[in-house]
Amino acid sequence: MSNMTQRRGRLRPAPEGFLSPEEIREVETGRRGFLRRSLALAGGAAVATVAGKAAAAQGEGDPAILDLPPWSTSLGKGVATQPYGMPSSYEKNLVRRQSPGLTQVPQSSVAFTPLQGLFGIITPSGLHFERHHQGWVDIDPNQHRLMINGLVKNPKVYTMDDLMRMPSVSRIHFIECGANTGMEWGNVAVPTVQYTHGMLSCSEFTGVPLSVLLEDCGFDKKNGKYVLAEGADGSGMTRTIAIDRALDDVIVVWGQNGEMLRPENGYPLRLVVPGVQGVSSVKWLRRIKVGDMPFAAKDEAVHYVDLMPDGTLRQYTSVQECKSVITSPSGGQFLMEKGFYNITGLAWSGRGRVKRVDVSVDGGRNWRTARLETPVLSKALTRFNIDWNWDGKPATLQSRAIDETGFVQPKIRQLREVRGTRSIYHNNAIQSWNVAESGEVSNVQVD
Ligand SMILES: Nc1nc2c(c(=O)[nH]1)N[C@H]1C(S)=C(S)[C@@H](COP(=O)(O)O)O[C@H]1N2
Ligand SMILES: [Mo]
Repeated sequence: MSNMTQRRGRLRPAPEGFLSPEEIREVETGRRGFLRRSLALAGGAAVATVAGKAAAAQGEGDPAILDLPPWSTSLGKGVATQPYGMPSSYEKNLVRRQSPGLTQVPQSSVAFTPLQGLFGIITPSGLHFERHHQGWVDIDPNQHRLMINGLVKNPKVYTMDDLMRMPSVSRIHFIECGANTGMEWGNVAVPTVQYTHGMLSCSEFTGVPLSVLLEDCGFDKKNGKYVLAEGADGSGMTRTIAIDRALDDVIVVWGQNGEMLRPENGYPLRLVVPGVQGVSSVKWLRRIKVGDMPFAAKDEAVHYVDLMPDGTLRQYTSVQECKSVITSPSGGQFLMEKGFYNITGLAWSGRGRVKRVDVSVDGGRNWRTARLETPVLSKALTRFNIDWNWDGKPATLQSRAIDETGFVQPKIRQLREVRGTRSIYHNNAIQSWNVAESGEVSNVQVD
């Protein structure tokens, strides 16, 4: 058996994301031994085509296929040993992680989604990123209420049962925190895609359109210009949403990926405001108030504003502009061998569908158009893939998304020209990953 063959097209995954302590030590000491527990490549079929022949010949004497392992010669576990299924024990390193630098108080912090290890466009509910301003709560649905008041003919208080009897919709949307990728403004090259872009997740959400509830309460169509959404947690999270948007595609949600919301994500009720920065998707939703002007709540007048180069503050910026990132190979991973790789990543736009994604392996000089996996949905993540033969030389990987409005994802330099360097929010710049000759992938900023 040859290590060369075994290693072809294999990625050594990011230390924080996947490796056991022994493997981390291996990375640190630079030993390049055969990686027993390797990350299955998303484009496995294509790898097989390219590398398959040689691998098949080499693999004939492989004891892992010749000798029967214990699981083939013994009784397995019974049904419902785990009444609620769990990931394989071999996947225990694929978890949400918090950044030690960011977390001072765990109740007011972020846990990032491990984008480097996910496939397709749906984020498993247990890996959906978490952002709480004052901790998460597990609310008894029988005690939870939603009030709609303000400029409405009939103010109402709904129980969960009331809401779940209403006509519902299920739609796939991303939620991205406005602060996602914020560290890159200051040229802080955080090591992995989990930390650069992991305040991003995508789920199938089920609930009743907010428009249905507003109609049900007879909202004032003449003077009702804005709604305020309020959460039931201790943070007193409140956000203004313009009425046109509220009536368009905003959903009052109880379902996430086929089951009830997870408590961390707002159980039993949250707002989902598609395409808009995450903070507007108020969790543990308890009230919608209709008003005639923006409410200037703390979470929009003081927080979630961008400090511009001329010293003014940009407020009420809400849409998450077109953006993309290569999730593999990405920072912290190692290419074990030159040869074929499937470059894969995610693209999204708060303004609609992704039209095209281009990928460069030479720092933006040449671009090729990637394949988009279907479905390509509005205000949802879109998965892209492109073939790449790594020649073993240094390379700089970039992706550039274009949405259906024609918006082209900017370079970091273009963004800085307009926005300066003092922003925290809304960084949708092209991300660059450097591949060194050693195979090490790292976060770099390229003009
Ligand atoms: N009630 C309430 N809603 C909230 C928050 C919160 O702290 N309390 N955090 C907001 C922020 S800043 C974001 S980015 C999203 C994150 O949603 P998630 O935790 O489900 O990923 O929820 C938003 N809704
Ligand atoms: Mo956020």
